[in-house]
Amino acid sequence: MLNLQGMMMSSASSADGVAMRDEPDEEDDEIDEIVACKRCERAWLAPEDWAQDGLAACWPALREKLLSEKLLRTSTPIAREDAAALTRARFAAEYEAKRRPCVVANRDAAREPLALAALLDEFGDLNWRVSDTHGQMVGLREWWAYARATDDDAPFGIYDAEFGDEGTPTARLAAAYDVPAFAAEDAFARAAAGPRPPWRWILMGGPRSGTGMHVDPLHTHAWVHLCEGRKRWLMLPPDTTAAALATVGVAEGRQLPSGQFFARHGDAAADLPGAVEFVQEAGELVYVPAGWTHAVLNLDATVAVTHNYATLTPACVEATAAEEPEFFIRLLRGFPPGAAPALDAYRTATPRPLAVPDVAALVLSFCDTQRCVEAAATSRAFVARLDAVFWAARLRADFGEAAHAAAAVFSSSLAAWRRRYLDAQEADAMEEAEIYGGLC
Ligand SMILES: O=C(O)CCC(=O)C(=O)O
Repeated sequence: MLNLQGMMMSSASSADGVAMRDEPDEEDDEIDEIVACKRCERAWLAPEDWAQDGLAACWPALREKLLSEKLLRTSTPIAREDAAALTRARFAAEYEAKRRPCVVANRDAAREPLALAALLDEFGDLNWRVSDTHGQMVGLREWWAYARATDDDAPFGIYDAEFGDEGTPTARLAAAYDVPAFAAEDAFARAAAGPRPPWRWILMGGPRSGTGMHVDPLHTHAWVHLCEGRKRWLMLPPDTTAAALATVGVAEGRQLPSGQFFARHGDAAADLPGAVEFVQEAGELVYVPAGWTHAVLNLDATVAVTHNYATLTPACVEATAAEEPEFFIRLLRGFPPGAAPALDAYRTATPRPLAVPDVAALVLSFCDTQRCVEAAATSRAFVARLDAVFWAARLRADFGEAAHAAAAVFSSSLAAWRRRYLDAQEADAMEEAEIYGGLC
């Protein structure tokens, strides 16, 4: 557990009047631990201001409203499926491909260990992660004592991406839930060995906790299986404009916690075109398609498991190449050279520049000559941006250490693909010469 004793000791006087330090007792430690988490979670908000909106006082009424089916104002009802009837093929065609959210009921995935009481029994003394962004940890028992009793407007929850990892005390929890067969095709899982961006989490939250409006990273899809409690959702489709989002408090920068979001903007957000709102019950799984903005509020104490997974759409390829270049390189290595998914994704993405030179080099190494020519000809803007990178990277990727020799070969007008590239680009001959000069 986090030890802040050294940083936060208070002083007092002994019987003989000599200033001495208190032995910090266990209760102080627990409070300090919660304060430390708050400081990491919302650095802009003093720990004593976490209750400034007084949401706890009006929570029973707000919760009642958010639970009431009558008051769900959705213009687009959420699709509901029974797990037994949902095949991989139908899910891919009707939901993934159409970016259509759904709730899947009657999954046999929630097992006994993922109930809060059982987790507290078994792992109460263990530290759990509060968030990936700051990595702060908290003892489960201390967190629950806080979460169940606090008056904070939007208490923090557990959001742990390391649960179930091999060699950790929670390793066995990986077997305590199922990845649904209908959503089991994950392109990111094919990446060559090495770390991948966080992709699965256990979520534990007390009432009023949750996650404010956000879009999941790298253009990934997500599913959230709820083991215990109820969650209130609001989702907006990918074509919701930034201006519309701004009217409901969603803007670049700081995220409004979901408690405040639902209290202040819930009704207005539900009136936006394509909005989907619903209550998720224990045992149900929610599918969040890539690109949807969504907020989730815990109406009760909840335990959930969530996974993010990828299909190699152009948007996903582009985002991953730009934001996670090292992982993207391993991802491409996970596909045999010439494999259709990587190539097709690359080909579709090429009209937009891939800004990271190292990634461009790797991408190009997966393309045969013809594909390179096609890609280069696809967009002059793209070609112009890659320019030097294109030539240098292609040569190095194909010939490695022999790139110097290869440069001489490719500078020959006999290289048909180069000629086509030059035709497409109408390149400045002098600039070309400089590039070759640098290589030879
Ligand atoms: O249940 C939650 O708090 C949030 C789930 C979610 O939207 C996410 O992890 O992206």
